[in-house]
Amino acid sequence: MTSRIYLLNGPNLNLLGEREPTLYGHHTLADVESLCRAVTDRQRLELIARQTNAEHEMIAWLHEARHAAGIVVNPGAFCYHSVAILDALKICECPVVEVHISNIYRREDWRSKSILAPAATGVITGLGIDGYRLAMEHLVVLLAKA
Ligand code: CA2
Repeated sequence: MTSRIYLLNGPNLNLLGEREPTLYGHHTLADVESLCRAVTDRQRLELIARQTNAEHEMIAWLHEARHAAGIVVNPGAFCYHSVAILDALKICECPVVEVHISNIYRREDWRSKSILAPAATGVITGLGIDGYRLAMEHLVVLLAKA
């Protein structure tokens, strides 16, 4: 059984902490990675953390991650339109947790409909960057059961 976990972040999340702090907070993507690495290091799991603004790159990484122990993904705005990413998620054989920093149900109506959510094991939304840590902890629990 592989002990590799992927943390994948989608478009614009490289700028986390630089703008819109009321929605996304003041933490950066490096802070997100540290939070997640604290969980995986404690469990002696390997963390692969990446961010992309390109749909094709996200798809390639999902292919790469499909046999991993788990995936935590914030697809950003890809979740509203990318059928190609939906198909890539369906190929993944491991648990997938979709994370959104903001509460997508408290924003514009159109933001509340992630087309990717049905392909995820579960979704965490609105808990700030702590949602990533909780997603990692959940994957650890699933791994312990496996
Ligand atoms: O709440 C989330 O995590 C989102 O996935 C973030 C996406 C947004 O399209 C989703 O509706 C919810 C957008 C990320 C934009 O990232 C920024 C980073 C820094 C400054 C401004 C935006």
